[in-house]
Amino acid sequence: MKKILPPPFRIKMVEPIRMTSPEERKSALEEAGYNPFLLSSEDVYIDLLTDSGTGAMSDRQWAGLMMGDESYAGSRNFQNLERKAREIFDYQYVIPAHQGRGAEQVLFPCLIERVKGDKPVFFSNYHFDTTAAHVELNGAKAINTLTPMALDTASWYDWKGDFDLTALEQGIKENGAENVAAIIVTVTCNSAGGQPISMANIKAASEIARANNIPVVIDSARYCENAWFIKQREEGYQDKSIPEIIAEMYSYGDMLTMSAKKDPMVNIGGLLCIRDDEELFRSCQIRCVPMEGFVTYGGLAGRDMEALAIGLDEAMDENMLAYRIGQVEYLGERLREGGVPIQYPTGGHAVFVDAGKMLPHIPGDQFPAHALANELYLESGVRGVEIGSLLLGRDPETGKQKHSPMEFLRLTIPRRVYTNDHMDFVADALVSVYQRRESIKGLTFDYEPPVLRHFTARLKPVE
Ligand code: P71
Repeated sequence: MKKILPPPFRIKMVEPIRMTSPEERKSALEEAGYNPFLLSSEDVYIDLLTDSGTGAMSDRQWAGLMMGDESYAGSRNFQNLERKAREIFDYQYVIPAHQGRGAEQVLFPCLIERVKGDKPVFFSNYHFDTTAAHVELNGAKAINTLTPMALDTASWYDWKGDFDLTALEQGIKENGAENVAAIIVTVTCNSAGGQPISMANIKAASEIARANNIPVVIDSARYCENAWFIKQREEGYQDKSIPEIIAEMYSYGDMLTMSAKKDPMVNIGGLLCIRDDEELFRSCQIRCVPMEGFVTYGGLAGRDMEALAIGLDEAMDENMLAYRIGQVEYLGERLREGGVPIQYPTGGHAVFVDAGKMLPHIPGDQFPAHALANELYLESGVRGVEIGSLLLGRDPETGKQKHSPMEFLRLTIPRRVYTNDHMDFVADALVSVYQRRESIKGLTFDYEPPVLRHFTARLKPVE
C-alpha cells in the first residue's frame, strides 16, 4: 500500500455535501441528458469534474479578499499582482484576465495578426479544449505534436507531456514557418494525463521556435506541478528550488497565458504576461479593454487579484505540491490494485482512467469514457469528466469527428478539498464499476452543439 504523505495544512471550515440514493442519481442523470456537466452540483457527492476554480483558498488568501481595492483603474491589488508575476516569471508586461480563456481571447488574435502567411497555425504538445477553440474561432489551425510515448498508457515514462520534436520540426516545415503564429507549451500537458514536460524538451522546443522566428507561449495552468516533476525526475534539478526551476522554464518562453484557477488556487482569475515585446503588449492591452475590461482589472475584482497574488506564492510550496501530487498517485495506485487501467504514472492533477482499454466494446464515436463517467456517477455520486472524442469534437473544415488517440475518464482532484478517505470511496466505487464493465453501453447525441459541444450536449444510451 502506498505511503500517505503528511498534509501540510489543517481544516478550519467544512462544507457539508449531500449523499444521494441510486434512484435519485438515475433520474438526475436522465434529466441532465446523460451529460454530467448538466447535473446540479447538489446531486453530486464527490466532484472530480475539474481542479479548475474548485480549490480551497488558504486563510491568507481569504484575508486578502478583505484587502480589495475596487478602484476601476490603478488598483493596488493589481500592482501587487504585477509585482509578484514579474518576480516569478521575469516577464515585464502583465495583463490580468478573468480566467485562462480570457487571456487566450486577448492574445491569440494579436498573434494571428502578425503572421505573414495566410494559413495561420499553432503548434502545441497538446492544445487543451478551450485553447484549441480559441485558435479555431480565430480562423487558425491547432496542431498537436505530442510524444507517442503518451499513448502507451500502461508503461511508465517520465515525460509523457513532451513534444515529439521531429514531428514539430516537420510540421513547421510543411506549414511554412511564416504561417506559424506560435508554439504553445502546455505545462503540465492536461490532455495527455496531467503529464509533465521535461526542461530539456521545453528548451529544445524553444530552440526550434527561435530558429524559425516563432514566439513561444507557455500555457501555464499547472506550471508548479510541472516544476515539481522536474525536480523529482530530471537530472541536475534535485537541489534546485521550485522558484528556480520555474524561472528557468520561463526563460525559454516569450509570453504566458495562465488559468490561475488551477495551481494558484483562486476560484476565478487568469493572467497574460509578455517578456519584453512592447508592441505586442500594446496590441493586447487594446484588445483587453473591450473583451476583458480595463487593463488593471481584466474582468477581476480587486479582491480577486489580491487572492491571486497570494496564491502565486502558495502554489510554489514544495510540501503542498508533494502532498497534492501524492494524493493523486494514491488514488491511482488504489485503482491499479483493483485492475482499473490508468495513464501510468499518474500526472499532477488527476487520475486518467483508460476507458478505451477498459471498454473495448464501445467505439470512440459512442464515447466510452463519457459512458464510464455516467456509470461512476450512477454507482456512487462521484462526477468525473471525459477527456476524449467528445471533448475533441469535429474537424472545423470537414465536419468529421476528429480521431482522439486517447479515451480518458479524468478524475480531477481539487486542491486542498478532499481527504484520502474520499479517495478510497472513489476507488472502491470505480473498482466495482470495473467489475461489471461488459454491461456498459455507448452513447449517441440527442443534441450536439457546434463548438465546445461537451459542455452542453445532450446524449442517450445506444439501444
Ligand atoms: C480543466 C480546465 C477547465 C475545464 C475544461 C473542460 C471542462 C471543465 C473544466 C482549462 C485550461 C487548461 C489549460 C491547460 C487553458 C485552460 C483554460 N482547463 N489551458 O482542465 O487546462 O483555462 O478554464 O481558466 O479558461 O478542467 P480556463
